[in-house]
Amino acid sequence: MPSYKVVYGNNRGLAEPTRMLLACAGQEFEDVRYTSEEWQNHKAEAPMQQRPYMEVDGKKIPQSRAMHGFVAREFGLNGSNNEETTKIDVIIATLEDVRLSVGRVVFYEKDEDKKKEKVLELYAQTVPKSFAALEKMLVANNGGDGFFVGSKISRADIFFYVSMEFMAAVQQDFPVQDEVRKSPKLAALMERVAKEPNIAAYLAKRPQTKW
Ligand SMILES: N[C@@H](CCC(=O)N[C@@H](CS)C(=O)NCC(=O)O)C(=O)O
Repeated sequence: MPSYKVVYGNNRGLAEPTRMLLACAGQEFEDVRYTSEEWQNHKAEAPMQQRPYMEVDGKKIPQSRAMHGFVAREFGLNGSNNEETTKIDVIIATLEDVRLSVGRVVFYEKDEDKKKEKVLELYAQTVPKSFAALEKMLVANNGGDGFFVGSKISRADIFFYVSMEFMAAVQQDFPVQDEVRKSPKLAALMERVAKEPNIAAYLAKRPQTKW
């Protein structure tokens, strides 16, 4: 059984889909969370001088998307045929678009008034369109009462869960509506993911952080 290590900071951030997929698969891993200071001393060890990166039996893999892709393929969580895998890619790309557009404003806009204005605009226009599309994709699979693809949890559901946690953190700081709560099917999916036994155990023990 290979040994796994995930290296990042003390945040969910870009490392969380990989951590959650490993947890979901029941695979133990070393969860390395460097402080900013420690990271400066270890940065040269990272393949691209960026975090997150992971190690599988000492072999290093950078780039968060490649990391959760590797884990999902390794543990049969990436769809069972080309159609399912492609749908998973579409869902992840849709969520990445949302997360990037919101994150760019939340983390990089320095002017607080402009930041609020831009976040409200995104939540009024771009975000609802993406969530409507996600709900449609969920409902297209068995009426939306299971998971995004096939009959079991996959990388898409886990990436969705992590992305919704990011959105929830944003919602703490801005007067915006919770998009997931507007869709009972998406809200129920969140609960289904959280209740998967291995994921529930991981969620109960992971460090609690805002991002
Ligand atoms: N595309 C990369 C982006 C990784 C990235 O930008 N990481 C940032 C932190 S979130 C980083 O390591 N920056 C350099 C540093 O912190 O020294 C991924 O998805 O893994």
